[in-house]
Amino acid sequence: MTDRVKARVVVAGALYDRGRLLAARRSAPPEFAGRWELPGGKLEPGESPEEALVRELREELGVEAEPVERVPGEWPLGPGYVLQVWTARLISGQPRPLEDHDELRWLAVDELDAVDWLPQDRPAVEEAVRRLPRD
Ligand code: 9L3
Ligand code: MG
Repeated sequence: MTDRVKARVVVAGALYDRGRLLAARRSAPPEFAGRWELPGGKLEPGESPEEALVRELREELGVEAEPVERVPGEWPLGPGYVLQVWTARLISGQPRPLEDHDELRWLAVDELDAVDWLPQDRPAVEEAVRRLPRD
């Protein structure tokens, strides 16, 4: 990535509820299927990262969520993309794997190693959980 080309942003949510973090297992594309991630996706034209995050969590999980805090850092994805993460509070709804996922798990902070995270998500999750309220 050269400085002339700005990396495009993929947003993901460290969605929490009562001290637990939501992990989502990808069902597509084939090279990521079965690996776990923080749900989210690419910005659409004209969207702010926070707007994109609210939309993605609504589309993928059927919930309303509120971005709380940007997790410091940025994790390179494939060519031309970077992952940015926000902690996000669940406002309403029970998350369901509506799009791109086939399983969801609420993980306690001592259960984070129980799932096989995508490589870029693992450091992001570590950074994010330090910022979650414990209750
Ligand atoms: N990606 C990686 N970790 C994440 C998310 C939400 C996305 N937590 C990667 C997978 C895809 C790209 O970013 O290569 C775009 O994500 P999506 O729009 O397919 O969810
Ligand atoms: Mg997605």
